[in-house]
Amino acid sequence: MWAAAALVAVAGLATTALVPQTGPAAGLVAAQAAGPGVEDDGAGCPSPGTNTPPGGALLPDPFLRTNGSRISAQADWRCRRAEIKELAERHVYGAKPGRPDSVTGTVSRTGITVNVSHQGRSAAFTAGVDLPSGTGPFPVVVVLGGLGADTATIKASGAAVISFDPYTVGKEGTGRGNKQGAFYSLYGSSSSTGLLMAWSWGVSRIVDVVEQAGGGILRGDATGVTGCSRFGKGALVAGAFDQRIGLTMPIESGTGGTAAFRAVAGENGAQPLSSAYSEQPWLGDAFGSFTGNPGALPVDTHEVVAMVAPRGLLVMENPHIDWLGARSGAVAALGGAEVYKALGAGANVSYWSDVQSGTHCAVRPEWKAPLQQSIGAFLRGSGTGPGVFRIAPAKSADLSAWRNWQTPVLGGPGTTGGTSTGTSAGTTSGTSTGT
Ligand code: MCU
Repeated sequence: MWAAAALVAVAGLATTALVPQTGPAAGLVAAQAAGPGVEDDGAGCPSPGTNTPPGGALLPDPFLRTNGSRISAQADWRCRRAEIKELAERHVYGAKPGRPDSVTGTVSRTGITVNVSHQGRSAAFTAGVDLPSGTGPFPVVVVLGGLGADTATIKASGAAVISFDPYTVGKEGTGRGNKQGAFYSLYGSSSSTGLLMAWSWGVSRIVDVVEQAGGGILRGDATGVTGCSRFGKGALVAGAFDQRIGLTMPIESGTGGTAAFRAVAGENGAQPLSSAYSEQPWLGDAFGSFTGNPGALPVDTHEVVAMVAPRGLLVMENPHIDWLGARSGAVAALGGAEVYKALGAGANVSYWSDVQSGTHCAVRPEWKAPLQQSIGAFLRGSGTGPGVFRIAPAKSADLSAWRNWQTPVLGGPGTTGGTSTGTSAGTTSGTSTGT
């Protein structure tokens, strides 16, 4: 049904450019994402507690608090984001513990060591460093897993590459009750937290060490993260759950990554939720109750995309392999982009699936310029992000078929509120009733 709805909507939506935002406003918003050194600025926000937000076949309203009121000012996003974070941890990925009691380590021109200990348990892991030419300190891009990342372009854009093997903190090939790796050495092999969140925690601990090293070689205040396929899933989670990360770049991440959970079942050939849940313990154990009914989830991945806002985000997808769920990824990116727009940061999110080669995790010529531009804007403070949605016609998406909420005009910094505009987006399309 949903596949049919989306097909009806193919015409005209192949390329949607968001209104570019230039000048100081976009940078100002980006700078407000979190203060330096703040992994999560929502500590102290009210917890959703036992409030159960409505699920349903359509994407949940990202602006609707669990108490039933909608946010009205940009400043309200901080605590709404904290609610989404808690719900996503509880139902999708598993909990991400805060910084452990002790994180120490070293940064050299070739490598990073990370030593963590918490409540009497300790673990260690390492990552590689590959510097660009020129004089540092350099911004960094953490590359998860090595696949598909255009490290030549990253370095040519002036950023160092940190090569992180996610399996050192969360191994694949184990049962859910016997998870292994540095994360599980600290938090227990039966932790219900899935591998994606464990990897994300590993990225955060690398950022801790880079920050603590004081900026001689690498900048601790300019971090990007990327990865392809399963590591693209991890890259999205890493960027969403650490507000120190200024640029998030998931590549071909599919189900468990950018793809909207509610959309994959209707996307022809996309990896089913049950498959992504059982292939590896990527998602948290709690997600097991939702593989057959994503409509019961109080969150979806458009809100994980929105957790990155207003920081830089470049979603790259492959429309040639159905399994990779590029249409569902576009649904989530378009939905999350509504939060960026409401925060006045529409130019900070981009989506690009209009690519020629069908090879999974290929280094692609089409992504070179937006990658360079994103590193410039979000890690080096020069220029603005690409601010473009280049959606392959074969995997186009119609957000209006997936929502019954409208994007509010949020009051800006220093104001107390805004007013909602227009009519419900969901009523503009005859395809939104196909439940
Ligand atoms: C897109 O990422 C995964 C996919 O979810 C898996 O089903 C498949 O086995 O592997 C992909 C991947 O990570 O490829 C490298």
